[in-house]
Amino acid sequence: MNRFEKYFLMNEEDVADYVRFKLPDFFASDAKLTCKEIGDGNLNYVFRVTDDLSGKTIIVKQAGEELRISKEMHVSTDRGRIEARILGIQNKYAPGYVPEVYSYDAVMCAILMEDMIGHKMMRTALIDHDIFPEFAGQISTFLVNTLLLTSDVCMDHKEKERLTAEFVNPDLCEITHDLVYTEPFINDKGRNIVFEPMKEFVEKNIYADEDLHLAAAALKFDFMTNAQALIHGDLHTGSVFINKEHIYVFDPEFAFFGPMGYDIGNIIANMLFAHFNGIETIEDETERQRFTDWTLSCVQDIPDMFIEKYAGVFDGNVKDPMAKTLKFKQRYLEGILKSTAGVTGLELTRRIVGMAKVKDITCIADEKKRVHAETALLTIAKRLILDSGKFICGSDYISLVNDTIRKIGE
Ligand code: SR1
Ligand code: MG
Repeated sequence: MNRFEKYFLMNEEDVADYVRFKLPDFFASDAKLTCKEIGDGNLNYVFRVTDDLSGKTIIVKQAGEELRISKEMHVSTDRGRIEARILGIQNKYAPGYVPEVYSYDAVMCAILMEDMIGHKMMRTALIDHDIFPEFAGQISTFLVNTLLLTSDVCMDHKEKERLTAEFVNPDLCEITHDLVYTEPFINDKGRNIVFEPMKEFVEKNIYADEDLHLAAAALKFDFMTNAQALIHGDLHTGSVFINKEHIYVFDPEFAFFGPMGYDIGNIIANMLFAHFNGIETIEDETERQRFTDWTLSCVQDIPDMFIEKYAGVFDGNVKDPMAKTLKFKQRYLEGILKSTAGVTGLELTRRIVGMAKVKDITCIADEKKRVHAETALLTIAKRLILDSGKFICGSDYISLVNDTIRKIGE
């Protein structure tokens, strides 16, 4: 029996041997392999194996039984299978937008995949205030293709039913139910982490607002019951690798059949985190304007470009005969946009109030500036959750951001 026939959590030395064992032809026989753990997510271990002679690389991502964010949290290692499977499907519907999977190993719960060379993790790039003018166009194409083409509008219904069964993902969905849809509002598990100077604001405006809880509850039940499309399930800027010409969307282990708005809203919210990081941390006015103009343009363009591309993908691929009914296309879109706005608000809330933070905000060193950003973002979040049906195009988001800044002061 070889040592990779029974699951264990690998270290850097193990992984180099592991690649030799799993993909004997990937590296040349005289390759000089070195391995480094490069993961910085909350859940898994990510290793890069390099042949120092040729420079060729591969990524190995292994799911551990305990989560990195908390040893007390245990989540099924089946998430590796889900991730490998959806990457294959997304590569069909949005070719070139996801890394290639070379192999998935159900024993070691490890994916061997393409290294996204020449790309940087988008959240890190945004904190460095890099600008990517093509991003809104790229991500909107990814969203409309991966979402609409896996929905009942376009996909054969039996195929979708079979796929829905493959993507039952109870442990990861439970994390989202708790961390996104429940704890930020009622702190029922006492795990929320609130920035000390924000505690009073959060008590009054989040924990004590019953109308907000009602709207969040409605969104939660939509997430749990609306098997609309095969969603990525965690599409924040830490799930994108980027350069000036190209993006890779990766890390889709939270995938399941859920509401399209969950993915669209997540990325919009994360562009708002980048936007407020820019407002609070860039001292040079010209540079600040340049960066924040661009982040705000993404907040506007992502929904607008989604709407524009949605029409073409719908018309070109609609299969369900009843979905061809006059005005159905528009009604279905309205539902997506409503859930997008609600989810944008939820993601903003949970990253400020809940246990899983984003660096864009936690790295704001000046206390007053961080309070300003968090107050603005929670104010925006509440309007998005409470009035989700009113955000029907990109400029609705921009008006809300501008009105909020006006209201709370620069
Ligand atoms: C316990 S995992 C915390 C968060 O990290 C992941 O990236 C998801 O966003 C999850 O909610
Ligand atoms: Mg992740």
